[in-house]
Amino acid sequence: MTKNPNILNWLEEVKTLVKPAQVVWIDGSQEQIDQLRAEACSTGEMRKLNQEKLPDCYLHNSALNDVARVEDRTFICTRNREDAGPTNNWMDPKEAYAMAGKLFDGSYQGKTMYVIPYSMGPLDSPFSKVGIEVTDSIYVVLSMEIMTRVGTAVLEHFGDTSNDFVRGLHAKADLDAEKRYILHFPEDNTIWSVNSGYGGNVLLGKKCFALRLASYQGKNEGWMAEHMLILGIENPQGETKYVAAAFPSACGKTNLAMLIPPEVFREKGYKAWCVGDDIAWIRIGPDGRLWAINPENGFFGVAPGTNAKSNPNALATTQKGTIFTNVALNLDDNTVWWEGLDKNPPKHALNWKQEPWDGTTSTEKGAHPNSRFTAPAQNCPCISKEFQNPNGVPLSAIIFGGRRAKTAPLVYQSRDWEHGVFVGSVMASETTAAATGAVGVVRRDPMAMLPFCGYHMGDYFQHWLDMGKKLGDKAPKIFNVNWFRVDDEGHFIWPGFGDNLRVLLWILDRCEGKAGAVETAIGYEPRPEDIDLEGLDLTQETLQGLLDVDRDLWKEDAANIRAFYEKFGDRLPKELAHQLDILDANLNK
Ligand code: GTP
Ligand code: SPV
Ligand code: MN
Repeated sequence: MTKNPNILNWLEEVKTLVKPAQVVWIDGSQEQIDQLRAEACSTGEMRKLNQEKLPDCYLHNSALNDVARVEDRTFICTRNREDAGPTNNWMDPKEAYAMAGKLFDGSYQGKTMYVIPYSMGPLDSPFSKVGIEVTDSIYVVLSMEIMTRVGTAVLEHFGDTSNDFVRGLHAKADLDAEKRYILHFPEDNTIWSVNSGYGGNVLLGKKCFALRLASYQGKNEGWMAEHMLILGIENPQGETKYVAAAFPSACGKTNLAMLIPPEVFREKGYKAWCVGDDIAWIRIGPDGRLWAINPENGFFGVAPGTNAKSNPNALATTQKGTIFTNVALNLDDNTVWWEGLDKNPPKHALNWKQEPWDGTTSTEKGAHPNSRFTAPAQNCPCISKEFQNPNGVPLSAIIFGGRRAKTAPLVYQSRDWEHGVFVGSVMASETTAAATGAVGVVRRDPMAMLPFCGYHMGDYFQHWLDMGKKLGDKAPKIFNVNWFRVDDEGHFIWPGFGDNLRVLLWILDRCEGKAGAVETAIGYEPRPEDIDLEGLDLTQETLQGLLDVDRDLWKEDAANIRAFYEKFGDRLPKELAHQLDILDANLNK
């Protein structure tokens, strides 16, 4: 498929290591996809679903111990330990290659080695980058085919001489959780993933390349790889403005990216367009502004909670050509179900563990909380017409956010870029099922990149500050949101989902200097009357409550931030230490 010696020589090395029975190149053709789907169904790796109700849809169940990212087994392997920073696990590259080399050695015996050439971003985009993933899993091949642009066209475009591609090697091996490693070698453009079959660990174009390696490349090349959705808001005059938003895993990116405006806003002519739901690659354009593309070609979305009310666009997206992972199977009609889809769990089903399951009597869950759908972006009813635009879209605002039961208000605006970088760097959120480990624990997750930054996070903060200096007055405004404040009974106060548009409209108006605000200890906040509540059953008093800044909670938070910042030692930019002093001073005024 290619004459490129850099690719061919690397593949020879890989082949010598893993010792496959045969090698198959993924060309991207429909025939090959059909053949692989049939093969995966014949071995039980996938199950063909009801083709009338869910055409071209399949179900896959991963191993019971392999259902989420494994942050404690994810490593950044740089020659110098300090370059990985205090927030990453580090391993010496030589040791890592030797240790994992033993696990890969002969791991493909009797199996097929699939070679997937893929592009992150449209082939003709100056933002885009190429990767090759080698895998022993058809599930990975078929998922990569949905999530990225794969096949012969990528190799043709890449050409016969370039060496700028990410080398990704994956083996399911024996799925031993004790020998599971997700290893990144940013200095070698290489990823090794072994003993997992779960998306975030094995679809190497996604978190491993498009965030961990790309963030490192971006720092060196002057651009940014971020854990952000990209959303366009069209006003009744037909003008579309774009925002990018970073929320930690399972904190609402896919939902916000596909939001449907509340009825009163739809009637006025507002529309929302999805450019991306998880990752943004961001560059300074010829006009000096920030421009973003979504490097992915599909959505790897959380299934539970997705329904015709919360996210009808996501639900519609999953109705064809989708691979479901770890949801429940309705045996009566061969369709899928998950918690929060509707109030009618199937009576005759298999749960995600593939055990007989009766949703009406069982206390066990049908779908795993981190069960997912892998669906083509082009299925999405609100996909932006700019989705394939090689130049991306210009950003008016950057939004940070997380899951905070109390401290963070519904929305606030940073005073300037530097303060905005501070706001992003001190983000905190309650942990979710997207990664293994405890759920619901508050942890600091700077820019939602804690698990995804491929280098020293202090240097990452500096890179953000440097980008701001280059942007000057063309920099997007930076905001923070929290959809997840709860009342004393633990219920969410803000309705969220489509109604989040109300907050976005204040944000966009602020970017144009049109909306009101008051300055508080933490930044600018809307007054309750600055947010349009038309058609919503929520009083201005409740809204005021959502905007309250509780000084005691914030003082606790500031102390926690100080302790967090200490980790970075002298690699913490002094601008951020200064911003923390300002926050302290404001809180003690
Ligand atoms: P990753 O794919 O893991 O990066 O997650 P994500 O950030 O795309 O999160 P997603 O949109 O899938 O949402 C995760 C969970 O948050 C789902 O259970 C949603 O129902 C819930 N959620 C999303 N938006 C809102 C909101 O505005 N309010 C509330 N209360 N819940 C929300
Ligand atoms: C996340 O966990 O942030 C995801 C899913 O988007 S995964 O691809 O598993 O990382
Ligand atoms: Mn994500």
